[in-house]
Amino acid sequence: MTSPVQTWQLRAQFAAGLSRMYGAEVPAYHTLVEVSAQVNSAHTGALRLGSLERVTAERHGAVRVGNARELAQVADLFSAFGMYPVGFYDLRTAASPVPVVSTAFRPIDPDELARNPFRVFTSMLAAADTRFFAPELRTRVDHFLDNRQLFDPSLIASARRIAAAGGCSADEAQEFVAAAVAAFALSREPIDRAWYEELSAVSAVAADIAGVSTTHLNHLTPRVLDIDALQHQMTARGITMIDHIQGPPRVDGPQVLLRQTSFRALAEPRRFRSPSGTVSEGTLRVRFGEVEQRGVALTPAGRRRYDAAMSAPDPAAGWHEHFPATDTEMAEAGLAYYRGGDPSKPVVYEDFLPASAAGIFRSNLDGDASAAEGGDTTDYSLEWMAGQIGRHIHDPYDLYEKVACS
Ligand code: OOG
Ligand code: NI
Repeated sequence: MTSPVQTWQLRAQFAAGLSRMYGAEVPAYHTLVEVSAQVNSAHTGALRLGSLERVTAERHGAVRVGNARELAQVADLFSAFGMYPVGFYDLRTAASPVPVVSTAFRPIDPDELARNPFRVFTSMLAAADTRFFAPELRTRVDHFLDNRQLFDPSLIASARRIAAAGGCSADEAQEFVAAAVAAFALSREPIDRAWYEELSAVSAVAADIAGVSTTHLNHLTPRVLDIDALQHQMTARGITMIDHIQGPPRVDGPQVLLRQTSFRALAEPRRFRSPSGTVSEGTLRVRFGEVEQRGVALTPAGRRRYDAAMSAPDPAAGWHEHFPATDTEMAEAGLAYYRGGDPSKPVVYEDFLPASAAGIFRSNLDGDASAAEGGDTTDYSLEWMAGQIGRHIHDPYDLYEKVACS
């Protein structure tokens, strides 16, 4: 018997619940969603990359956790929404390194993506990396993380049960989704000011992740069909966007992969506890707004060309030395995925880009750690992460291959 509320409906409710919460907490999010909707209704010509219904409802979120135990809990929680880990991103190796390793939780079947493609980029603090954290500090970070509880154990137990059953009753759905959304709200718990400041001095990301006793959704990103138009309209509304759209340039011909832009959210009121125990009001500026434009997914051969194109000083100028100008040629050269090989049916890119992710992280921080010299002595890798969370981490290329052949 199928459950009254199925996995994809839970996922849609979760995305909608997070959107309501984020809109209430971050007012500029409403402006972003409004401008995105305007841009999309003016660009319906681009709908070969997804129905207007899908694109308008589409969001990705981002959350950050401290260690493998917490990441495993997130994996359990998201499995109830039919969101599974895809890809491994090591942001420590980016041109501007960030001390995290990440994966993206998302639906993996084409039908599920069509119903609701909600995805969450999820990062874990790389506290074992001595290029960022001295051993003594790492010990205290580990201790702090071992003693906090991000998720009520009963929420995780419900998630496992719902995931196994493929859904739940309507009453339980309401309660479960509300509890899951609440787990990512900005907390009013007082923050230990001395600890937060000590970590901030080392890394803003470390303070955001391990300086507080909770986690939070740090952005929720709508999808637009024309990101240049959006950047222009947001700027016209007086919102300061980052200087450069991240990812591939605007090109004449098939738009590939993912383009992103962002703006910093305002400082938000938070409570702080001083060493003497007094609690006072203060502010933190940790969240931001982001928007994305998605293009066609590249094959490994296409991705190699992309990396070559992006390593040039002016990727836009040299683009067509690497990529042809039509979908037909892209398909023929095996550079991008098309359903059944039909160039009128591009397979949309569902994942993220490590260089852009690091750029987005850093552009929204007041400053961050630079890695000390030396090699990586940690175990962090896709296999390590899969072992820690006890789940297979899907290879994005396998998934695109499947969609292209479906
Ligand atoms: C994640 C940043 C990466 C994206 O869209 O590339 C990201 C974060 O800030 O936690 O969301
Ligand atoms: Ni993002």
